[in-house]
Amino acid sequence: MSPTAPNYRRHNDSADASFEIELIRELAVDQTKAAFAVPALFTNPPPIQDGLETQTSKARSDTMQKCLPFLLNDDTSDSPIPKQNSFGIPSLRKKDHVNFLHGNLADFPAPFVAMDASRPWLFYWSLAGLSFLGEDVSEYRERLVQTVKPLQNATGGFGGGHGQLSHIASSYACVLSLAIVGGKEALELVDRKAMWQWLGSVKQRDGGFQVTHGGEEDMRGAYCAMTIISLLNLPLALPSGSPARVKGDETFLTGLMGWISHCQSFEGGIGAAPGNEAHGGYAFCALACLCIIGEPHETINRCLDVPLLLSWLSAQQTTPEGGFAGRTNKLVDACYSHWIGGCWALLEAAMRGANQSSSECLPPGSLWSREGLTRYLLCCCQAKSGGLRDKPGARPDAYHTCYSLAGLNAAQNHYYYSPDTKGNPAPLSASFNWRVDATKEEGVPFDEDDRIRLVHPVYVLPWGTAEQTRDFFKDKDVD
Ligand code: FPP
Ligand code: K
Ligand code: ZN
Repeated sequence: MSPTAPNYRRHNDSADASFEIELIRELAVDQTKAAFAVPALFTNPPPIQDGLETQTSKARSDTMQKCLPFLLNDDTSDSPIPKQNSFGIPSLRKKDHVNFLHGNLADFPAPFVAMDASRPWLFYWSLAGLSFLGEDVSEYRERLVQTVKPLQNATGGFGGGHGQLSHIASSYACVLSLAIVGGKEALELVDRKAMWQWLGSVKQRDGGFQVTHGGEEDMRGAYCAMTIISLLNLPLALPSGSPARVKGDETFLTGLMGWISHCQSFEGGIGAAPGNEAHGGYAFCALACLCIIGEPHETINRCLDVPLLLSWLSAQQTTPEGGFAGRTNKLVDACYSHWIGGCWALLEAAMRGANQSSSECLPPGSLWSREGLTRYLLCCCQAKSGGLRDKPGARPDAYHTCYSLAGLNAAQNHYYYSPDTKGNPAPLSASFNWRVDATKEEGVPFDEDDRIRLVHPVYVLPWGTAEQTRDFFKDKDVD
């Protein structure tokens, strides 16, 4: 019998052995919990609370109550108890998430017809998520090529489905997906000249981009356009037929930084367009777009009020949950693990200034809690059946799986900007100068087994893919 629990023994009788074993097990569980005590920050209501009860405060409190059992690892609905890592929280269930994402590349039930125009998103999220989990997705190349071909319009760009108008988001998702599966056949499928002309046709005189002809002019347009232009190595000059060019503008960059600058709101965050409410989705789009336009310390500091943005971003990390909300007074949601979690590396690069030689110029962990984000994702967002979800109670989906994994990657690594040579880099080459320091920050509760593959901080592609894609188009003209 174990020397640790002699007093629990009621009789000297072997019939009670199972009782004893149960007691020892419970004791062991208690000891494990004590050894892995969760910091109070992640188990208690926020230290400062507004006394006024509103719909907002109730919704936040409900969310906290839903998350607490998971944060404390007291969720009894999960049986058998999922495998724990050495920090006493659930390990990343890679196999289940891989299966979930493969399932998302198969047939969908009828109600998904509502997602028809978002088909490129569906395959991008799944292919990106699989590759972040370390899967080789080249087996999807043939199928992807067959699926993407009919989405391309002769006048340039990709629609969401066959016969649909080109849209900048579907074009972005198609180009990224082709880059992920890689290979000549996939990359050469893009009609680069037509894409260049189509992008010219959505460039606006005030500097921004419409997402489709006559559609919204917003930050998605700016980020997706610059992503496509830089990955495909399209000319920066506007094509001659571009309405903006006709009126005297010269390049895709004309007026763009000024336009982005106008999207910073009074709160410090970034809105979809000038005057709009600040939202995390657009903060990432703006910062990543600026990191494509030029070097982060040049473009971000020139365009944005960095201290105000920093203060807004920090305010979106919620306690006790540890993840991020997308906007002021709203709820934690796993997808913002990327949309806001992905902002830090870009912002830190701006804050480091021109001296970019190492990742150590800023003290690690000073700006946001990698521990909090890791706890939220591993404890609250892994669905039993595989896939990651917005929050407990929500169904997992490919969107939240993709951006949760990207967020986990932001918590696991330090990305920093470091050009090979000092001085002005060639136009649109700055985004290919990122490096990574994968040293684990102390106290961030993940094991090596919980690591995912490195993800490019600007392109949200598996590490190396952006450079390979750009290299493929390096010497190609558009005719
Ligand atoms: C609010 O939804 C969501 C938005 C206003 C869109 C946010 C933008 C992105 C996620 C970025 C898109 C990027 C690209 C590249 C296309 P909600 O009201 O349901 O959620 P909330 O309560 O969390 O704000
Ligand atoms: K949401
Ligand atoms: Zn979400």
